[in-house]
This record gives sequence, C-alpha cells and structure tokens, in this order.
Amino acid sequence: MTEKDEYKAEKIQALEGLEAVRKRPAMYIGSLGGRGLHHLVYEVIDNSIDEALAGFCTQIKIIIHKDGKVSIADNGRGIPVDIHPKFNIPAVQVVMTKLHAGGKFDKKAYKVSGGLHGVGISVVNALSSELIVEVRRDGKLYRQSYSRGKPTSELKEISDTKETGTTIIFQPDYEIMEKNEFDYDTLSFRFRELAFLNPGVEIKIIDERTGKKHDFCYEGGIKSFVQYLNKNKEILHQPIYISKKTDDIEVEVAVQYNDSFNESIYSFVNNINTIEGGMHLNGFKTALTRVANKYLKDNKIEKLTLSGADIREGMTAVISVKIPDPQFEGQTKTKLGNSEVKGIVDSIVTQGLNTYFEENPVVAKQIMQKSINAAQAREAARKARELARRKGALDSGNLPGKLADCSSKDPAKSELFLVEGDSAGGSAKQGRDREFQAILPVFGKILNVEKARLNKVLTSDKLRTVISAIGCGIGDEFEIKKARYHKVILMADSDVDGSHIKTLYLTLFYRYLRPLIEGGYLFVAQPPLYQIKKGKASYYALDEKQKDQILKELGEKCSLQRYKGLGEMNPKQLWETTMDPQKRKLLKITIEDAIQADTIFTMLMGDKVEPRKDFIQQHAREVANLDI
Ligand code: 0RA
Repeated sequence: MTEKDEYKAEKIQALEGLEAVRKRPAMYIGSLGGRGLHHLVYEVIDNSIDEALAGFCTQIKIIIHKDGKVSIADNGRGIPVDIHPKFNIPAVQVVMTKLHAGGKFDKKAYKVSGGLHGVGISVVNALSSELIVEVRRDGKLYRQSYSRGKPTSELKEISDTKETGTTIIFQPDYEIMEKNEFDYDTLSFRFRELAFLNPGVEIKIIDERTGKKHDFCYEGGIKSFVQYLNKNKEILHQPIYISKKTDDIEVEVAVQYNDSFNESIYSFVNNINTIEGGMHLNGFKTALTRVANKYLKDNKIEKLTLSGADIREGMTAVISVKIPDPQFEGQTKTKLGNSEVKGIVDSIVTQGLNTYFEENPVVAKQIMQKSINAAQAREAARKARELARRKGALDSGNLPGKLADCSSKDPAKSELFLVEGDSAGGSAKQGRDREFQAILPVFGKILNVEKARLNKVLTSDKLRTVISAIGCGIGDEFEIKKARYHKVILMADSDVDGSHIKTLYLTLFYRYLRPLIEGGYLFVAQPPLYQIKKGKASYYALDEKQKDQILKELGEKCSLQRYKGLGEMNPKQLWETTMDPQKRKLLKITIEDAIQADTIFTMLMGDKVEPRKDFIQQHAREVANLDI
C-alpha cells in the first residue's frame, strides 16, 4: 500500500466513524430525549473547560438562539488549523470528523473526559443538521461549516483578528434527536457547577428566546460551592478547605457544617458528578472518621466511639479530584474505581483536618459536640426502633387498622394510596379496585422531618402507620425488597393545604425512605381541577390550560364545576379520574438531581423564611406538583 492509499483508508474509516454515531446515536450520548440534547452542549463546553484547565481559557459564553441553535464560544487557543500530516486536512477538520480525535494532539495530564460518555466533539457534529466552527488563531479568523458530520465547505480564512479561541454553533438534527427545546435552568445548573469546580473560569449564559442571562464565576471554587449549598441553612463555621496538587493528581475538599441533621456530600472526578461515589469518597470518609475519633480521644472530650454517620450529620462537603485516567464503574458509570485514589485522598484529608482542628479548636469542639449529640440521638433512635419493633409497630405483621389492604399479595402489582382526609379516604375505599389497590387515609399535617431526627420520627403515630403499611422499615434498616407495594401514591387536594401535605410526605420519603424514590416507587396522583359537562357527557381537566382547551372544543352550552377537594368527588368519579390505571395520569417522583432536591427541601421545610418566600413566588405553579 502506498502512503497515499493508507491516508485514504484512514480517512474513510474516520467518516465511517460518524456514520456509526448516526446509526446508533443513543450509544454515544445516552438518550435522544432532553437529556441527550443537553449532553451535546456539555460535550462542547467540556472541550473549552479542558482549555481552561490547561491554563489557556478564562471565559466561555453560551447563547441559546431564538431559532433553537446553541453557540459556545471560548477564548482558548483555538483548535489548530494546520494541515494534519496523516490525513492531509486541517487539524480542526480531523477534530470535527474523527471520533475521539481531540486527545491525539495534546499531552495534558488530565482532561474532562467529555461528560459521562467521553465521546468528543465529532459526535455533536454527527448529530447536528448544521454546525459551524470558527477558530481565532495566529491572527486570523477561520470558519468551516458542516451538515450531519460532513463538511459543506472548506476551512476558509475570513478576516484578521487579534483574539484567540473557538466558537461552535450547532442545530441539533431533529431527524435523529427527539424534538426538544434547550432548557435554560438545566444548562445553567451545569454551568454553575462547572464554574464552582473550575475557579476563575467565567461561564456566561444568554437565552435570546427570553432575555434571561447569568454570569457564573467563583474565585472561591468549591469553598463557594459548599457555601452555596448551605445558603438556606444555619452554618456553624466558615468552610474548611483542603487541597493538594501533584503532577498527576489534584485533590480538593471543602467542608462546612450546618445545624441540620442531614449529610450532603457531593463528589466529582474530572468535573463529573460521581453520584455513586467511589474511591475518592471512601478515602475522605475513612480519614474523617479516624481523625475525629482521634481528636476526641486525645482531647479527652468524651469516652465514646463515633460512627462515620455521626460525624457526617449536618455536614455539607464537596470533594473534587482531577486524575489522568479515571475508571468509572457502577450502574450509571459514576463510581470511581481507581483504588490508588483512596489512599491519596485519605492521607491528604487526614493531614489537612489534623492541621485545621489544631489551628481552630473552637470549631473543632463544636463539630465534636455535634457528633456526640448525633451519636446519642442514634442510640435513642435504636432504642425507639427496638421498642417499636417489640410492639410490632413497624412490621407489616401488625398492619394499621385504618389500612384497607388489597387482596393481591404480589407487591409488583399492588398499589398503596395515601389519601388525605376522611371523606376522600371513604370515596377511595369504595371506588378502588380492591384486588390491587390499598387505601390508607392520612390526616392533616405530619411532623416536619426536615427538622427532626429519626427517634422523633419513630415516636409519631401517623408516620409509623405509613412506615408499617409500606413494610420496608426506615433509615439504616430500610429494605426495599420488603416493600409491600411497588406503587405508593400520594393523593391530596390540589389546593395549598394539599400541596403542603404532599410536600411534607415527599420530605419524609426523601430524607428517610429515599430508596423508594430511587426505585421509582413513589407517585403523586393528579386529581382533576374541573369537571365540564355537556348534555350527558362529562370531561375532566387537570389544569386551566386543559380546561380552556376542552371548553373551546365543546363550544357552547357547557357547565363547569371546579373541584375544591377530593371529597367532592363520588367514589365512581374518583376512580374514573384519578385511580383507574387506564385513565389516570400519575406523576412519578424522581431525584433528577440530588443537589437541587436537597436545596428545595431545605428551602421549603427549613427554618429560614425569606428563601422560602422567594422560591414560592418564583415557582408558585410548580410547587403544587413538585417534581424533583
Ligand atoms: C486540540 C488541540 C488543542 C486545542 C483544542 C483541540 C481545542 C478544542 C476546543 C473545542 C472547543 N474549544 C476548544 N479549544 C481548544 C491544543 C492547541 C494548541 O496546542 O495550541
């Protein structure tokens, strides 16, 4: 084979690469829905972040255009434009058309591995009906356009410029992607996170459809991140910050305690949120537990051994490591597997915390006291649980009297409705299909678990009833496989009180029965707001929009009834509109993002009033059917 043939062969291979992306796109970006769509933007911005990590880029600007395109502009070095010796085309064209081509040029110690999939910018090109790349480099502005991964022009020199950097504008290919719009809040959330994780980098977003814009830039890095996470909480001290950078690994930890009982630790590897944790998180936890227990002992504060959970109660922390060759494991590939990282993080955190405790004895004693309280409360909870167990109050062997159980014993087919109010409970009992639907009437407001520890939860009759009906236990002893129903459905009025009750229950599930949410077992029923009658036919509308639409379609001579509560519906209506699996629309509760969910719950249920007011004013509509 001549050299020329060889080059041709490789070029063809490169093109085939992108064809493969178009044939099996989900393999490269995970989904073709909203998530995949936003992933395309993350893929591009990760390359700009790499430039920033290498020390050449300080600003990234993202614009959502009115026509649905997105542009990402940075002030990095610009993608090289010189002719690639092997492919005989400009390097930028190689980057845009060859899978994983990016890494070939540079010898950086580590890179953001391109979101979870690490696929490179060519994938975005392959999945765009139109893409333009502009490079500012060596005093010139260059431009090239593409469609569906193939160049539609040569790389052209456009003008002179003193600036450097890269701009990519793309229109997602809606022949492949499901038609979806870019969401300002989703993108902003990720950009804020990236700005925290890469201090000093300025990330601007502008939404030209609405005029919304935001500038994210945090000189304080993850110190600012924990302050942001704690912004609605009462904090105990300024953030503790520990960091160490060697040639091929960078470790950063920020910790700040608040007066709540919750543990919120977020870990990242190369800017990727490692939801499933891994070696870096293990190293951190091990070090923290060891250092705290040693401090207790050395300072003779109290003769007891703290568990890791005791020390982490009320702690907000961010751990960020940057390493050259991350191995991601686990179900969602968000668990760091590199075992060497555990010892490195452990030793850096041990040293850092020891120094901090030595230099800040007041804070150290505060944290110790909080941990001791936690240990004592945990012991009390253990006893309360023991007592509850002895009385059988938590097992399903001793089902609450109020529960109208279903006859099916198959959890996968069974549903539990938690119904607010006596009359609604009565209607639900009569209207249900008793084969697979169980009804547990619940009454009024329950304990706000956001402000209570487990032992207090266990002393509440109302909560114990719910826990024993579900059958999984609670807290550390929770066992999802014991669930007696695979659908637990909250059903309350669509008014302010009903929303409050739903939110209280959501908080209970989020803080103490979270695996039920993670397993996709928790739902909110959506009873209709209106009944519209025309002659003998009746129609139901979930919201104003639907009501207006139905009224328009039906024309004149309709009667309209607004339901104030579930109780106004007779058993048959309740079945038809809200309970019948064939007709109802359930809202599945998911934890899209733990950080967001956590912030929302603190805001809705915590002590500070102002942030709650602001949030409710801003999200008045969504709060009614909070979907986290
Ligand atoms: C390859 C090599 C170099 C930079 C880049 C790619 C690069 C890619 C993107 C994508 C968006 N913004 C970007 N900025 C840079 C290194 C260039 C050099 O050595 O000068």
